[in-house]
Amino acid sequence: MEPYDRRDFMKAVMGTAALTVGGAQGASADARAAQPAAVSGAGPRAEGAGTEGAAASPVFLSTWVHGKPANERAAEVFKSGGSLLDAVEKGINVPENDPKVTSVGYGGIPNAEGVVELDAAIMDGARHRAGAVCSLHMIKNPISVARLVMEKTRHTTLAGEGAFRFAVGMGFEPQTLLTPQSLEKWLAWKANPRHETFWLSKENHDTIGMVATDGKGHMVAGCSTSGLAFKLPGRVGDSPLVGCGVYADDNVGAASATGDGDLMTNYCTSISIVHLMARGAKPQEACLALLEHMVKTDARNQSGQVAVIAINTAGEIGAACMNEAFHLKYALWRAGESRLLESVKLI
Ligand code: SD4
Repeated sequence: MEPYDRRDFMKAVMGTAALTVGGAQGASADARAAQPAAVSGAGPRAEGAGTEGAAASPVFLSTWVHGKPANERAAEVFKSGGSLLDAVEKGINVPENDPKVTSVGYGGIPNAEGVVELDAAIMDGARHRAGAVCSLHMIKNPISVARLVMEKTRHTTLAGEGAFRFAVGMGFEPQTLLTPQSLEKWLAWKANPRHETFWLSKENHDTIGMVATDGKGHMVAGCSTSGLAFKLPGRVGDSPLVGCGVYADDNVGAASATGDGDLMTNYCTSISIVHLMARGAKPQEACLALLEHMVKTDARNQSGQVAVIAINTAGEIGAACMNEAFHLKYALWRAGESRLLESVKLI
């Protein structure tokens, strides 16, 4: 494997950032066709990546299909006078409360012992301040608990029993998070003598990551998940780790990630993307550059389940996934329009 240092990384990125129509080095033809032109204003435009209305109006960008109703709720909260943090929190509550979304909140697939364990984080780009919870049991809205960790304590992250006790102290109602459907899935997994452990399948990638701007340069990022289906009890993924699942900085932008957290945590995906944007990369370029970096450091990452989203203070956006097998659909709310879009893929 080639040695790879920070200077190489930045060189690759700034090379990428310098490209406009050509796209990121090494990106697939699809990726090249669909990316930076849209944000640079030249060449073919990627759906949704334009900046019309960005300066004046909020933008909400979320992972997966369930990101659409989440964005819509976020926009509604913001429009009726809520803060951007309120908007992201309440938006993320939508898939958390939906039992059909099987990897977030209520109805999330449990761990190997049949217990639903939730992870979430939220970050305020104005204060460089985040709140997070990991391995939270019996509380269906971990993003709201994470917000309270940020607002009410001097801590950043609470885990397990402590997080649960904090939530109860804050008035959250404990409840079972297993639904008949998620219980049935766990029983079937358990009953299969050849069951895959720490199963990660495309169908169960429902983590919600949301990044947002108020249109005036304020940024917030949030992420909520039940993590890997049938994970080892106590396993913490990337989602609640500040810099991995979320990062937001009002000087630059915000990013979030979805996919194999055991892989992505090692690359601190969200802060890496925000740092790339700070060095001049557009959000789309930064997303692809991070994926390229992952492949350059270890070619096996080409088959990894990795997808990222990013937004900058101008409201320009990026969304990318590593490969076709783990194709990210993302949701964009901009200037009153709510859309579901296909991300660019690296390979
Ligand atoms: C995790 N990153 O716990 C989460 C899972 C995920 O789409 O995002 N799935 O590893």
